Amino acid sequence: MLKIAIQKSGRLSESSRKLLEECGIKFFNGSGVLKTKAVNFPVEILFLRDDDIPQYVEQQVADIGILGENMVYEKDKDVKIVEKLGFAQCRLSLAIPKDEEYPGPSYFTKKKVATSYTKLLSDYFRKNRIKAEIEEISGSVEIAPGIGLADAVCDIVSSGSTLLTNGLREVETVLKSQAVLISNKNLSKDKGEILDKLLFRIRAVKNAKENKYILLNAPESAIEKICRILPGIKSPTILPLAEKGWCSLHSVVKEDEFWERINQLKNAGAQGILVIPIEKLVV
Ligand code: PRT
Ligand code: ZN
Repeated sequence: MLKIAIQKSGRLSESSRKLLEECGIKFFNGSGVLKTKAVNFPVEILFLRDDDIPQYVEQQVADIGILGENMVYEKDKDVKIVEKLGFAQCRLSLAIPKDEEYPGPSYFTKKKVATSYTKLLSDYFRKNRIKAEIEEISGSVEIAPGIGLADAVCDIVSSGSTLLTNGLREVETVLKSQAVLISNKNLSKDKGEILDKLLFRIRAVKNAKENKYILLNAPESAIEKICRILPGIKSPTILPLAEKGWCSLHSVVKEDEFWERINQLKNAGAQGILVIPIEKLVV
């Protein structure tokens, strides 16, 4: 049985539960539940505060966990990151009052900066040889300059709208972050095998999200050119159409390359292009 810690409630909890469900793991998902065993996979799920997950994984209270990289590096526990999960993308940034001039990181010399990320921020200042004062606060960091508690802030940013509404401007990125899967460094053989099975499924789910299935019709004469635009996983599947001289071509395209490819395909003679989501993709 592998014990997996996920956030009980917060920005990561919904996506973490969804990822496990997409991996085919069924478990009781009631709101007051603190731990539950999956019914069809040898894992037990623990619902915790994200801040506590690195420590629990280090101490083997949980074997693996899902949380933001920002929290992994801030807590600095003896755990390893085994997979980036591609959700909860954000950054830890320094921000200053929007009308202030910004000459570069030297701006922060002798300034007071409010943050909940004291380790990451002091590492950043040390690396950039800046002597600044760090004011540790646990929440609502962006309000600190407005109430005279600090000159600047260092906090998590995703859309940037919280900074904007508090009259702040982002000037430096301290860390880019996304949700990751962490593991204890000394898993038993049995637990390691369960983790490998889980990772196989997670990668299939991730691949599926990053790729789309594409179907199109094209004259036979255009097929060679289209195959060069759409190499697919091995090579595209080509089937004849009822209309003589025409084929249907099936392949896989990376989601982030899709819009660029679509024009090339049309120019090459493709018609009736259909793009559909993939549920799982094992390569
Ligand atoms: O209760 P618990 O301790 O478990 O949760 P929490 O309140 O500490 O964390 P939570 O749920 O807020 O965030 C969990 C993780 O989500 C973080 O550690 C990040 O890895 C990730 N994440 C992604 C974010 C954001 N996006 C985010 N926008 N965490 C926080 N924010 C906050 C930020 O602090 C700021 O107040 O959202 C505001 C900024 O958002 P924008 O969109 O206005 O820029
Ligand atoms: Zn937290």
